[in-house]
Amino acid sequence: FRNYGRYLLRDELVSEWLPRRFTGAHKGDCGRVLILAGSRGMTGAACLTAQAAIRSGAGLVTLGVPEGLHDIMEIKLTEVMTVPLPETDRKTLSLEALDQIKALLDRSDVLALGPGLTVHPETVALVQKVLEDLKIPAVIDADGLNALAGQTGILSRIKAPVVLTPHPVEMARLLSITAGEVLSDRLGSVQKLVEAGGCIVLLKGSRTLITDGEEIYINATGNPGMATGGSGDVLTGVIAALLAQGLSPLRAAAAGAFVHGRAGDLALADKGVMGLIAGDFLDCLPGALNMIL
Ligand code: NPW
Ligand code: AMP
Ligand code: MG
Repeated sequence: FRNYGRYLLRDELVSEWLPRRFTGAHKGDCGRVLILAGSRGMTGAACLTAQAAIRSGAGLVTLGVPEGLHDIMEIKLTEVMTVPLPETDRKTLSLEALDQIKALLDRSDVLALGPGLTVHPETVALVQKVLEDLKIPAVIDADGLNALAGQTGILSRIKAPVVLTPHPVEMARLLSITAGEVLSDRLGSVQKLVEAGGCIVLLKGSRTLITDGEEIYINATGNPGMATGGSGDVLTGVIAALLAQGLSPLRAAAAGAFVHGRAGDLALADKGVMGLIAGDFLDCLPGALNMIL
């Protein structure tokens, strides 16, 4: 990366990138996001991603979930639409969902794939099949990444633009190295993943790194209160919404990290570092966006 630009994300820069809504805008202009997330025990991950997407300006958000969990999601979510999809005996998405998912993808602008999916073998096979044929930009997180552990070749064959959002352990799984190796060379490992997968990579943590292999953005918003379950699931929804509103994948990922961290900082002022939970900074996304815009 020595020859390329390194930038610290700042309000002015992210403000320039954020979408402006024109007076006559309708919801179709603001992007349609399809989210595939959730399984038994992890409906929260699906819910947080979906709510973060709609709170970050996506015009329409549709959540595909295992059918046995669908009625629960209907109660948990109001603005988000939900679709019941075929499931395994563990209430994870099954390979039989593929045709329905393809039809949903045809009507969507962006896919968010992974939070709370599990690594059930059938769900892993489904994730791989969905990616094989992908035609719209996607953000892949959590079990979407785990489904590709040690198989970055699958990523390099995807034709659509893809943002990967691993935490250090997910990154280690993708590259078949240890988390210690990732943490001791964060820049080197994002570079390795960009080269192997041909994707935009966002490596999470305090000082999240975002790169396309040419420009590297470093994020300094956020705080240790965000080290809490569901934090990353919120980030996935923010990035998906920004992609759907027309930001380039690199800018959607970088701005997403910045906005997510700012929401965490706003929530911290109210809740303090110990009691902060993902739902708190989800609620602060509108304030963060308003402040930056
Ligand atoms: P240790 O050993 O505990 O110290 P996984 P996950 C380590 C869903 N969720 N730096 C950590 O270390 C997600 O969407 C659902 C260093 C542990 O060993 C996924 O689908 C929620 N180490 C699924 O759960 C809320 C780090 O990695 C391992 C690290 C599994 O996701 C929670 C854990 O990583 C969750 O979001 C770091 N920065 N971060 C819900 N409410 O429905 C993690 N580790 O095995 O990938 O598990 O990240 O919890
Ligand atoms: P995940 O592990 O997928 O739930 O993602 C955790 C999210 O919280 C990522 O966006 C991290 O960058 C953020 N996060 C976790 N710990 C910190 C920290 N100490 N400082 C800033 N951000 C953090
Ligand atoms: Mg996560």
